[in-house]
Amino acid sequence: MLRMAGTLLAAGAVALATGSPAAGAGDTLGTAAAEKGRYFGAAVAGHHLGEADYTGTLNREFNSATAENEMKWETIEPSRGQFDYGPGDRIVDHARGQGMDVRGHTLVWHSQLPGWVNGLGGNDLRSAMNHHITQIMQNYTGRVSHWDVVNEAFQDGGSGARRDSVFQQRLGDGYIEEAFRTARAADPDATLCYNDYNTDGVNAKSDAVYRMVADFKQRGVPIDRVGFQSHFNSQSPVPSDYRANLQRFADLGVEVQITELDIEGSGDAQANNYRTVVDTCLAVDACTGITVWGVTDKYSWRSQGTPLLFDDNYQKKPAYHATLAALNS
Ligand code: 9MR
Repeated sequence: MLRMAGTLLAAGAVALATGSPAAGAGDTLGTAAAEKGRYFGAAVAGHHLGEADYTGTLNREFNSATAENEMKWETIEPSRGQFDYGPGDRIVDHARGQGMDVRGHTLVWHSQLPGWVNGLGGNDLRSAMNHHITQIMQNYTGRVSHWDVVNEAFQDGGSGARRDSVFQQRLGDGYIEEAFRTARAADPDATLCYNDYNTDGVNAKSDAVYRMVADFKQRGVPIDRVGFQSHFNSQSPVPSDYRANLQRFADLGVEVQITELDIEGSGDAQANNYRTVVDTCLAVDACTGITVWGVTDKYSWRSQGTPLLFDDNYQKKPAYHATLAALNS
């Protein structure tokens, strides 16, 4: 045993010294992405971590994890001032034990909000929002260093308007800026992300987010990243101006990330779409990583559309092979 360990160590030292990839690098999504200076993550549901195939696939393939639901407001602060970190901790502990980075999802969002938040008046809501951000980020300081600070704050369609959420109604346009400033103060070392969907191509909604980010950068409002969820299907296909859109955000001086990727479909068509997404991220220097929104089709939020890389039996789909090949290209 000792001799084996010594041999392995020596081989590792040679790989490091020559800068050549260690044998086996690029065999999984995470290692292949790492060779391109990126991560490849998955949304994780804590209640599946007891399933050997689920956890085995997660551990083998991915090097970043996002809690699919466990850090959302209704779960983490179900009553005012009462924080329940148990469900989030389960994922964070598992991920960190495997050497994965964790993306915290999500601090301020109109959905999955407990009822008490909707009942608050303006000043009370402001202090509840800031308390929520501060408590959670400080609880996880050093363990979760990337946060979706505000999620889905813009309306769909052509208006470019802010979503009519309780935060927007009671606090006005300034709430997003305030959330980011509070987050920076809570954990100055954490990276702060604005995350949204249907903003993947150039359109009225992404234009509105773009204007906000440009304004934040110009005025020094802290923001480090913009997340593009990238939930695709036939009504919402991979846009032809995906790369141009990611690049224009990157040119503002933020990182861009693909944060909730899934693409409905099957076979070669789905595989080609996944390839396009990976190629797009690799073509934009500031695109630092990709997260798929789940490990297996079996537990996808839209499992009927079979949108992920592993099927119900954890077999690699054509989309998996295309993704890995694109990462290694
Ligand atoms: O995948 C999540 C699903 O399990 C929840 O029921 C749902 C509730 O809104 O949220 C899903 O995740 C969403 C994510 O948090 C934000 N962007 C859209 C995702 C898919 O709906």
